[in-house]
Formats: sequence, structure tokens, C-alpha cells
Amino acid sequence: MILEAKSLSTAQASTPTQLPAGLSPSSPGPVIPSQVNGHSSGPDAHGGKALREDLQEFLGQEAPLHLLDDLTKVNPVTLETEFAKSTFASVLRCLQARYMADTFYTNAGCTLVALNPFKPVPQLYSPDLMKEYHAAPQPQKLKPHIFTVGEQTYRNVKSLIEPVNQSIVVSGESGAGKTWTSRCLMKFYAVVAASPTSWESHKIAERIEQRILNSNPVMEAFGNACTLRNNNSSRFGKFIQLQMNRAHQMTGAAVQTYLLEKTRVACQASSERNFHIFYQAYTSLGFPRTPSSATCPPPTDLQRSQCRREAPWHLPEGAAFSWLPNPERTLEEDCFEVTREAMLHLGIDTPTQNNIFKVLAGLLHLGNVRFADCEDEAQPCQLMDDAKGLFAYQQGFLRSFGLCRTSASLLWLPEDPLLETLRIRTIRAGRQQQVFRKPCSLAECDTRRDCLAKLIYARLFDWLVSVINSSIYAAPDSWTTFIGLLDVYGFESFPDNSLEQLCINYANEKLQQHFVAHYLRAQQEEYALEGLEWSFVNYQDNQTCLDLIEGSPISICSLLKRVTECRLNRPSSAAQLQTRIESALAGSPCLGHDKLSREPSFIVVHYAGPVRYHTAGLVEKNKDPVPPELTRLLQQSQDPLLKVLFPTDPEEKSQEEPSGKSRTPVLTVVSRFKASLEQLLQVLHSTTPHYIRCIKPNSKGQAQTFLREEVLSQLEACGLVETIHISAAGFPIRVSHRNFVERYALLRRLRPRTAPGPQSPPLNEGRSVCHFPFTFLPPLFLLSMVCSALSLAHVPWALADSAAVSRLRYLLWQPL
Ligand code: AD9
Ligand code: MG
Repeated sequence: MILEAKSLSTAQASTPTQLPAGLSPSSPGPVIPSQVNGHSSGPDAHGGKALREDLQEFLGQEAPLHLLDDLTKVNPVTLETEFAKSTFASVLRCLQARYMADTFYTNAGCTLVALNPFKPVPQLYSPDLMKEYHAAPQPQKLKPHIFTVGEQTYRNVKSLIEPVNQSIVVSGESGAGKTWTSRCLMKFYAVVAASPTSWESHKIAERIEQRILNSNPVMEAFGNACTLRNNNSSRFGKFIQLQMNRAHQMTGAAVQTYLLEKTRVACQASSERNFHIFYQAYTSLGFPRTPSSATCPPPTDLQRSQCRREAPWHLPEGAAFSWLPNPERTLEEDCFEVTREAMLHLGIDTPTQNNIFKVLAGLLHLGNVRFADCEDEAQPCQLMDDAKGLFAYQQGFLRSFGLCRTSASLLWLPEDPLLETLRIRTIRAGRQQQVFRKPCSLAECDTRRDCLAKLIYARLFDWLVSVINSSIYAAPDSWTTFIGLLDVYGFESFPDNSLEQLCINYANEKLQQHFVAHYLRAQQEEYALEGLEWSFVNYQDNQTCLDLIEGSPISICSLLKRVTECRLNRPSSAAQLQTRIESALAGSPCLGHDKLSREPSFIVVHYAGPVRYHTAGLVEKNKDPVPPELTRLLQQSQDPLLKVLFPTDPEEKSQEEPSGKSRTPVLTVVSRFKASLEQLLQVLHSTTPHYIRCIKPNSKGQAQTFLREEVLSQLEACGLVETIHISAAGFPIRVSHRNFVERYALLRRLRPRTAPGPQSPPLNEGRSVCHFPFTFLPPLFLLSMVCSALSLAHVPWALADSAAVSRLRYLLWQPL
């Protein structure tokens, strides 16, 4: 059936986007059935004939009849079967109809599907709407929205039944809207979780919330960049823990970041850009540019000249920087004033900010330094003298020599040692720790220059995160529960994929596994264990792919680690690595090989699609070596910021081997990343997770364009249809037996007129979790009322003598 739906949707993909009959743009459109969220099917429940007519119109009169037959087969035709038989075709059709009607959120079982509108929809995120969802007695009954999820998690942390930490996992491919969604959720919590009593505490709370919100523009300016997929692509992962006190006010937060793509500082793919902050700083002083948005006009001449006077960094107007590609491309995100304002709120004062931008300017100048090969191998490479028109400077910075000097002065480094460190390798060897100096090759000089920039930028980013954390810090005894928001980089597949994409896609696999394990597998296994009537729903498990990436004893991670530790990093090792991976992991169905590729590579079939990774440079990137001379050089800087970023650590020196090798085992990038992911998953496992699946309706970022084929592949990848099946057929209310009995123990004291007999229909008899279908909502509500009102000591059980209540009674008398 699913295959039929797939082929059909492919056929549909080429037809122009139209609404089926009966679904005018103004109609709310159908809701994908969801028991959890209390929605039933909408106007999608047609009879077979009506459906055929709709489809005929939808696909066009010329649509082949067998297609219609197929679709009729794969589409549910009656209301009763719809819950259980949602298919890709019907889900796709439903989402499309809603999207074209400007309805961007849809409940799909336990997940919320968020379609990216690719256009501003301010009314959808107004504070008034946030308050409406917050005040609603049953927010699930309002239209599906991220605020429903936000409110649900907020109520759950307040819940007396299950006072448990919550987490929201926002997933989706690059550009699908994860960062947008988490930003909106943070605003939502800032509005709803701020109702302190006294004026003084009100002020404090406001400051904390404002600071938490201010962390977004700062982290995005320094950690986001324009990629082929997304103009504002997050180049780091982020987990923010919003901490609540007993009164359920936000008292603080903690941000954890994951693997910043620091290689971007020195190397950007064509048509991509460096991190936004470089362009922001550059724009404020350099090019006059057209306004990028109404909210963020370009700086006025007055602002510019004031900025120039105050700012001690040198970005001459009209200068071209090779690490600043595509500066003419205007983006909404290039809003320097917003970043500076936010930094100020976070406690980063103007002199420190200027210091940061001065260092960034130093990096840009460093990027323009070019080396020329020297014929005599015993001599260091020369600085390139001719600029070949690359540096259109007006003030005499034409030569690399001048650039190096400017860079050294901006980084407050001694110029000669900087030049020497970039061009000469020092090796200590022998018992006497003799120092040998070896001139670097041209390629090595370039690598050292790039490494210096990456090192500074990565430390700067980490320092910013620590400043943000200390600014929003709440003492451990001041909060009791938290809501975690996870926004990691989305699944990526470019023509050239390397270690960065391997890590990003690995993280996405782990999160998908968390979803599969937590929801698709665990829930069904639990039903089976509890002896509940259940027919197993098949789902796509990504365990095989994870085994390939991280499994033991042999996986891509372990092979990479081994090769990295063996220092097998000669250029020829790219082909060797490919052979090693292919021979060691040949049995994995998720490993593929591209016969047409001329460069050494391997293919991993991820849950979201196959990705080809080039092996060239993989080991080197994984090792991420930092020559100790570079760190030592930076420790000599007189710059106040660099002094903080590179403190002199006496232990560091003593750890160095005479040969310059560190005694500690190589901690590779992948192994560090793996460890941090495992930690993250442990935190997620300790919370009640909620899932928001962001879907990109088209890859061009166009509003009102829904490309079925593209959406279909995203739906397939995240197992949405299976989720709907399980949610629709499963039990939406789950309370642990212990908590249930503790909460309603009061009722045990009440003597039932008739003792609960063995005939009482036992739902998950004697088990640790109580599952309740929807019919239980009214009796559960009644029980809550009863427990809350102690005066109702003599509630006659017979009053609510339904089958549901007799089950509840039965559970209450079960031993714990
Ligand atoms: V990546 O994995 O970091 O590359 P994200 O985070 O999934 O990616 P992001 O949130 O940055 O994507 O969204 C991409 C763009 O879509 C944004 O810059 C917005 O221009 C646009 N977007 C996303 N969601 C909305 C929305 N709800 N309303 C309007 C939106 N525009
Ligand atoms: Mg993002």
C-alpha cells in the first residue's frame, strides 16, 4: 500500500499545486487524526465516490484511471477506517491543503508537524495568541500550534500527578524552521512563565527572561551562517534548559552547545558565507548597502562615522577579504545593532565588544595573508608580494607583509613570532630537549594560518557561551524543574560532505533513534507486555545505520579513531580509509559505494536518505591537531580578550612530550562529539519528550509552494505515518501506577458500595503504568475533582458507575 502511495505521490509531484474540491483556502482543512491531542478527523472523511471526484479534480481530468483506483485504495474511505489507515498519500494531501490555506501546524499523533511558511506570519506568534493558549482550559482544543506543545509542557512541569522535567525535540532538515520554532517557544515561556508577585521580583524575572531571549541573536550572529540550504543555518547544536522554580516562574537557564563548525572561519563552500558576525561588523563600517529589512535598516552615515571613531578595528571601506565571500548578499540576519544591544544586555560592555570585533578584524586580515613557495627547502616560505588585484585596499595594505603586520597588531601579537610560527615548525627531541626548526611547506603554512583562526574563533564562541550562561545562571536550589529545548543542525547532504556533515547527520540519527525507541518501539512493546490487545505497527528502525556509524566493535567512528590515532594522515590515506571502511563494514546494508565517484568516498544510507562522504581530509579533521607553537604564540598576546581566551597554563607545558607529542591519548572530534551526544540523550531520557517535526515545503524557500515529492521524503524519513497509526490506536494517557495511586489514594479510604470484583475489566492489571483511552478523561477529571475537594468524603461510587470508573476503582485497589 505504501509503495502505491509513494509512486502516486511522485506522479502528483509534477502536477501544479491545486486544492482539492471542498478545500477552499479559507476552510480550516482536515486535521490528521490524533487521539493524543484530542482531534478527530476533519472534512477529509469522504465516501469513496466523493473522494474519486475530488481526486479527479485534484490530479486533472487526464489522470489515468488506475491511479485513481490506487489512490482510492490507499486513501481511507470511511470515517471509521481513517484513524487506522492514514497513508502517505492522505497525510500529504492533508498537509498540502492546510498549507495552502495558511494553516502551518498539524497534529500528527504525539508529534506536531510544523510546515515552514517561508513568509512572515506575525499574527501567529503574537503575545496575545500566546496568552490565549496559556489561558485556555484545554489548549489541545485550540488550533494545533507550537504554543499547544509549549503550554502542555508548562502544565506538565506543574502537574501534581507527574512532576517531571520536560523536553521538546525540534527536528527537521536544514532550513525547515527548527531555530525559528525554538526561538518562538522561548518567547512563549518568557511570556507565560513570568508572573511574579512583587515589583522587585518582577524586575528580576524580566531581566532573566530578557537575557535568555537576548542569547539568541548573539549565538546566531556568531554561530549561524548562510549555506546553500538556509540563509540562517545554525552551525552548532544547542540545548537550552529553561529552569522553573516552585512557583513555575523562569528563574534561569543553561545553554549547552555542540560542535561548532569552526572550519567555516577559514573555508567556505562557494555561494556560502562565513559566520554572520563578520558581515555585521563589516557592514557597519564598510559598504553602503540597501536596507535588508524594515526592522533592521542599514546604519546611517552618522552611526557609521561614530562607529569608526569608537571602534579600534580596521576594515577599510571597499576592502576585499577572502574569508568574507559574497559580502554583497544582503540578509535579514545582518543586524549589527541588534547583536550589540543583546550583548550589552548579557553584560558584554562596549569596550569588550570592540575588543571582540577587533580580534575578528585581525582574523579577516590574517585570511588574506598568502605564502609563496620557496625553491630552497631549507628556507621558510615567503610572503606573497603581489596582490593580484585581490586586495583592493586604498591605504597601503596591499602586500601580505602589510596584512600580516595589521593582523598582528589587531591581535596584539608580536609580528615576528607570528610570522615565524606560521612558517616554521619547532620540534623538541632528544634527552636534552633540543629544539629543531623545520620550515613548513606551502600547504603547511596555509594550514597553520587557518588553524590559528579556527582556534581563536572556537575559543571566542565558547567564551561567549560561558558569558551567556553566567548571565542567565540560576543557583541549583532556586529551581526545581526544567523544560529543555533542543535545536540541533538539521540533516544535511551536499555535493561535498565531510566530517562536519557526518557529525551533523550522526546527531540526527541519534535523535531519530530516541524517537523510535521512546515512542514507536517502547510504546508498542509495553502494550504487548501488558497484554493489551494490539496489532504491531511496523516502522523504520535506524538502528542498523547507527550500528554502522557508532556500533562496536567496528564502526565508522571506531575506524576513524583508530586511523587517527595511528597518525595515518598522509594524502594517500584517503583511498586507504575508503578501502578500510568498505572491507571492515561490508556486511552493513547501510553502507554504499558510488562507483562513478572519482574521489575516495563512501555512502551512508541514513534514515533521511543516502549521503556520500569524501574521505579526503577526514582523518585530519578528526584529529584537529593544534600545533603547540600556535597556542604558545597566542599566550603571548597582550590583547585583554585573547589573554582570557588563552591563559598561560603551567600544566600544559609539563604535559608536552619532548618531541612535541602530547602524552594524553588523542581525543578525536568524533569521540568528543559522541560523548556529548550520549550525555544529551541521557538528559532527554530523564524527561518527558515532546516532538516537533519541522517540514520544508520546498527547498527554494518560496512561500505558497508545496512540492509533494520533497515533503514526502521528509515524511517518510521521520516515520510520521507510523506515528499517526500508533497514536490513533494507542492509549493517550499514561500515568505510573505508583503516582496514580498516590494521587488518588484518598479515595481508597472511601468504601465502595460494592467491592471491585475480579470481573472489573482490568486494564494493564498489576503493571507499573496505567494506560487510559479517551473514554477515561471524564472519570479521571471527576477523580481529580474529588481528590481536590476533601470535603467530598462520601462520594458514592455508584454515581459514576460506568465501566471506565470501575476500572479506575480496580486500579486503586491494586497493590503497588
Ligand atoms: V538549520 O538546520 O539551522 O540549517 P533550521 O534551523 O531548521 O535550519 P530556520 O529555523 O533557520 O531553519 O528556518 C529557516 C528560515 O525559514 C528562517 O530563516 C525563516 O526565514 C523561515 N521560517 C522558518 N519558520 C518560519 C515561520 N514559522 N514563519 C516564518 C519561517 N518564517
Ligand atoms: Mg537552525
